[in-house]
Amino acid sequence: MSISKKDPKIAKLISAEEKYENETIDLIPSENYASLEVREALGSILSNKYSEGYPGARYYAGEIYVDQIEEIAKDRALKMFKLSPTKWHANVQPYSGSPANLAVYSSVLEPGDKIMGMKLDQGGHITHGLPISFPGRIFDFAFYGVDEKTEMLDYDEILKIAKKEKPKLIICGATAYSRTIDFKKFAEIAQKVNAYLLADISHIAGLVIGGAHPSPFPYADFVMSTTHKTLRGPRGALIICKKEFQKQIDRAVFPGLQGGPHDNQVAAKAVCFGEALDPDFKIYAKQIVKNAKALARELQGHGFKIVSNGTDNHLMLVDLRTLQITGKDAQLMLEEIGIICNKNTIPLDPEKPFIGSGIRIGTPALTTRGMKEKEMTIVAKLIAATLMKKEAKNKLEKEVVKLAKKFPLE
Ligand code: DSN
Repeated sequence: MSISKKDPKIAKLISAEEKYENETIDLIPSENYASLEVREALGSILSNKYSEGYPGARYYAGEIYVDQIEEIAKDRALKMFKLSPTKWHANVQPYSGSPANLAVYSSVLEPGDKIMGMKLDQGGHITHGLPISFPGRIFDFAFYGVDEKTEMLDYDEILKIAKKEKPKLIICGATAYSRTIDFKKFAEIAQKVNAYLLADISHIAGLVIGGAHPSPFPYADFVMSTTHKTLRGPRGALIICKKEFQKQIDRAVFPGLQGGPHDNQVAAKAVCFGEALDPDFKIYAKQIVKNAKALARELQGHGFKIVSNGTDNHLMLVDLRTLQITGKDAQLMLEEIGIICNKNTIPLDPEKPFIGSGIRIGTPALTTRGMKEKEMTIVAKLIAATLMKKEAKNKLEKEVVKLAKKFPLE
């Protein structure tokens, strides 16, 4: 029986969401459109399984196929970053980015140990030390941010903070930073203070694989990523570590933090990693960056201030302070015409994160739909017409639907 017959209420909402995604412009840099094949694996019979443990060493019987799927996922995870299994180890079981980060912390640290990460309001993630998060409560966090003038990372300053704070682990990686991260420099800093280095590449993993951002390998001891952002797979995560940390990482994920892996999700990750190994993925990754650069340039042409004056990756932060509108207002105004983005703090933001003085916008989802620089010009025009010229919403909404429909989803 189909879901529409068995549960029409939910079926109706799912098809409404499908229409909504088809007719809107998604600029949330952490969202993307997973392929039908990834979604097929997610909805497959593997949802029925339990498989605590690791391939060849499970706590339940009946794992013949699940073992093979997880091995393929691990193998592809290393291949897509061009890593040798003699030097590196992949764990593909983390349910998502937050537990993956916690797994890395708990693999080599004790409660109370010091971690240094990027401050949330300057681009870091909640799990990089927000005091009310669980990691924030059990570890002692110190922070670095961006330079006030350039709004970019200042590696001399980060070294100074690291020398003063003496963290046991340094996290490099962000959720709202539009510039290239110099992993080599971070590794030098970590080495100088004898800290482990974790690269959280959740946002840029697809760019790294596609050669559109420098790789954190071989510099970091641990690299984690979600699998659904620029990597375009299922919601989930993976951890790759130097071989010497294999046991600690595997134990930290299971049984340290998780029970049985979600085998349907592991299969979907394997499918996604297979897609990322396709030569076409490089073209996709490079186009994401070309589109982001074009969008930033066009927005600047309309008079918008872009934090750090541009972007090197898939996203940008628009500083709205000169327009006298908050991020919250802008998010709502754009949502009303079908442009979906999120309010965001900007460096040294006077507003709280729930309001924010900026919006964060990115191009992975639109690039998946096939949009290129030409369409970025239209998107920038629509944003300017909404936030600056305050043109009639009805007309703008129609233009959004027209553009979106030209690039239908799979
Ligand atoms: N929520 C993700 C993002 O939007 O960047 C990070 O977890």
